[in-house]
Amino acid sequence: MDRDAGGRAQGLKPALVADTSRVPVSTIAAMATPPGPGAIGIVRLSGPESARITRDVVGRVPLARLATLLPMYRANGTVLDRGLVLYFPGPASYTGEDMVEFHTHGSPAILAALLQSLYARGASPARPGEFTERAFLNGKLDLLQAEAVADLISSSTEQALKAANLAMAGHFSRAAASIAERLVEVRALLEAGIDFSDESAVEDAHHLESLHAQTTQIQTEISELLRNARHGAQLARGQRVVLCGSPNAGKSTLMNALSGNTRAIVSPQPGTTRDVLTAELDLGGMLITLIDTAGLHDAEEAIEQEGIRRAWEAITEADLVLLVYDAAEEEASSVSLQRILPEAGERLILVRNKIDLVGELPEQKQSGAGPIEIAITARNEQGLDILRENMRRALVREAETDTPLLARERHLRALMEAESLVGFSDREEFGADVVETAERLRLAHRALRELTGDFTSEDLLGEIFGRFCIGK
Ligand SMILES: Nc1nc2c(ncn2[C@@H]2O[C@H](COP(=O)(O)OP(=O)(O)OP(=O)(O)O)[C@@H](O)[C@H]2O)c(=O)[nH]1
Ligand SMILES: [Mg+2]
Repeated sequence: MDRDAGGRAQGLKPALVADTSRVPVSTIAAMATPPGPGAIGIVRLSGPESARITRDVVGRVPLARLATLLPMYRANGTVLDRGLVLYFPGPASYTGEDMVEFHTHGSPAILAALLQSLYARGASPARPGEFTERAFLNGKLDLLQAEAVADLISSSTEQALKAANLAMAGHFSRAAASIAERLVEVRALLEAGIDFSDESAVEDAHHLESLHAQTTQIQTEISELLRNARHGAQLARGQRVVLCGSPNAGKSTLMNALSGNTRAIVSPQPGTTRDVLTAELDLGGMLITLIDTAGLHDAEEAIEQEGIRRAWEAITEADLVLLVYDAAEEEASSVSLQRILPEAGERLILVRNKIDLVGELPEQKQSGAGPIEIAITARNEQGLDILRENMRRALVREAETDTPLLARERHLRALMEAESLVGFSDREEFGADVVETAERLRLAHRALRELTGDFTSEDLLGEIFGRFCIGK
């Protein structure tokens, strides 16, 4: 597949384009700015009737890409607002169709009146993500880029933004497409070998040796892509950090101190937190979900037991566990540590809290290969800097890469499938049954092409674009 420097996919998804019933012909309109009052509001229009509808609503079609101040009319001829109108003739527009943007004062009443006026002239309301879906169907974006558009809009940290930008610029698509292309080459050479197997056994062996080496190299590249995608996926969903430990250790106090609010109730009474509470935190560009849990102990009461069950669930799913204990009650710590260590393994930081009670100073220590331990006083926020820095380091170590690619579960699944399909333990396995080997390479190629949307069912498209906001 040809891709230009901007990463646009050309001649994409022949299967979809050939089916002309899929090509949308209606002209759609929607608000592109969030609901509610604002300084300005933007309505978008896209489709073959855009120019005609615009002439009906604002009197004329402005020059291409030139912001023009014009009155906008209701269907009954009265002026509803004056604002800027921008005309983007296709195919040089976001959707690839003729598009118009109307910038009005940001009153919900004006925006509603403008939309009504557009509908009265023949536009129909856009479904969520329909503008981007049209961009995909018109070959302006491939599926990875289209999904990155949604992720870009919802990215809430600097790093997630970087990952979405890389994916949208076609970084992910180009990498997947180039690996897919080389898989086809290897398969073609392998199949050629099957057809003309009158060569000598020595040549055969040599041929297989070289193809196996290429396949191994391809697997390495898929693994690298998968690593970047995993990192991106983690940035997008945020990493889960669980606060756990014995009742009264100061977990909720620490959660409040780290997140800078007073969400969690704190009290000297053990068993204060009964349920799982969360707060979001931006830790040096990383999105973190902090999870406060019920104190772990042998509870007799049903509500507490349920809270503790949920705490264990959170620990199992966590990217990092902070085990908080009271410095004045060392014993409690070793008990909970013994239970948590097998669950949390390396994803654990010990937090020795309330050191004000035992007259210690904040510090970081580690004995042997055991977990890192940070001594703090949560109540007056002493030692939190050291703790934050260690949390950041532990989370970065999980999956740090230079080029995170904003990925979703769908992408990770496809990459993992491709990675395992091209994995052969040695040349013997690779050459044992060349027909089967060729089939595995074919399936791996298919998994990679699914990423960019070359083989994609309509159900999947509906699911992907249905999750966009309306107007995008
Ligand atoms: N002296 C001192 N007291 C603290 C510190 N951190 C928390 N506390 C006190 O310890 C008590 C329990 O704190 P919480 O944050 O509610 O403890 P928890 O671990 O969430 O307790 P449960 O929800 O009951 O499991 C409260 O009275 C806090 O004010 C600290 O660093 N120093
Ligand atoms: Mg609590």
